[in-house]
Amino acid sequence: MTISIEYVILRHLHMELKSPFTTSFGTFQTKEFLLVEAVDRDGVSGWGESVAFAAPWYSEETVKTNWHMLEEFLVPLLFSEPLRHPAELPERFAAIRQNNMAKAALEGAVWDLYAKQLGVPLYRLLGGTKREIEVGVSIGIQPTVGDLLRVIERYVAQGYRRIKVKIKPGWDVDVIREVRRAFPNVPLMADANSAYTLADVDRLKALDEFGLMMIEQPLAADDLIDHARLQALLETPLCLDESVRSYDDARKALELGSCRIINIKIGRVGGLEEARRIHDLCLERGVPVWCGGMLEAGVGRAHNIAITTLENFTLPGDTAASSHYWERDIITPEVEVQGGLIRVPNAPGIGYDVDRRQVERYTQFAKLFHCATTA
Ligand code: OSB
Ligand code: MG
Repeated sequence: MTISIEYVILRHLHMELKSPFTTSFGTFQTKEFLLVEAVDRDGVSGWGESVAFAAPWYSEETVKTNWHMLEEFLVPLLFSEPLRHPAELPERFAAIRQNNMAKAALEGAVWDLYAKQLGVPLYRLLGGTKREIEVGVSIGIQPTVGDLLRVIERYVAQGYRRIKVKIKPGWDVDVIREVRRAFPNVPLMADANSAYTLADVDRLKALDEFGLMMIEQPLAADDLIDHARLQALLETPLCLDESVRSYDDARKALELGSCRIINIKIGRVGGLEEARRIHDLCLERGVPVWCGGMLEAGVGRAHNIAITTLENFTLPGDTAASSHYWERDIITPEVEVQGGLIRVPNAPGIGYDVDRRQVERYTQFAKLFHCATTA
């Protein structure tokens, strides 16, 4: 049996965030992203979302480089020969170097379509078992510490299972001290998005006294060696985000001792299959993982929920409620968080309906690609 795919539609969307999100590398206000829709001969649609941003801050990929890779290389490869299972796609895409977010978006659409064709929820197809997942929230850098404390207060009251704050040099030790004073028991972590170097070891070491669950990605994305040196000097576990783009990166990080926790983002590692392999490796090594976020709209959020049902996602992730980001998301129902938990939907595929009216509203342009061999 091969998977029927008649055509693929790429759409470029703009959605306004409810409030700006600031990291050590920049501020997001409008979210630009690509949606991938793969349609079969019965008119069933599978959906994927690229997590690449408009600017190459988080990684070198952008919305436009993703469009280019999808249009010129990845969609043609998908259509180049029959596909039996979505897990074959990483090998088929391996001829194209990197561009993981573009690959993941297309692979995600095919996974969703395949699960719908089988009539099973995507999370089950991936081997997930959880019926509800625990989530935290990631809070951007705020104008003042007072603002940050008020924002944290709100999310703690909503029941989020852990609070992540963004840090950078000058917005770190004093800020975390204030947060700890105000919230002595809240599960707390800090994400630096590579804002430090080993020269900042004293500043990072000063964070040890606050009992953080972890410090995420303090050093450069390509530096497993310095992360290993830093981890040896800190009590607080390090968690890698930007540094882990593949199973092999994860294996090397664990062998070097560069971290004790891994943040898995489906887009960053090139798709659900690679995400699952990293999950399995970490499970085998006794290393907990959690699902990171990229300010996704509903489709990406639904994929994150599905992967988080795998057993070794034991730490709360960044998959907050749709309403945390958007006035109106592109799925129905929207993702809801109650008491820090998301109920995993049981409908086939990603388990949420894509709201085509909202998609239309946010779409700037779109293009349809036919599969030549089935036309
Ligand atoms: O490093 O995890 C990150 C947002 C944009 C780019 C990188 C990151 C983030 C977040 C937000 O932390 C997570 C979310 O709420 O989606
Ligand atoms: Mg991060």
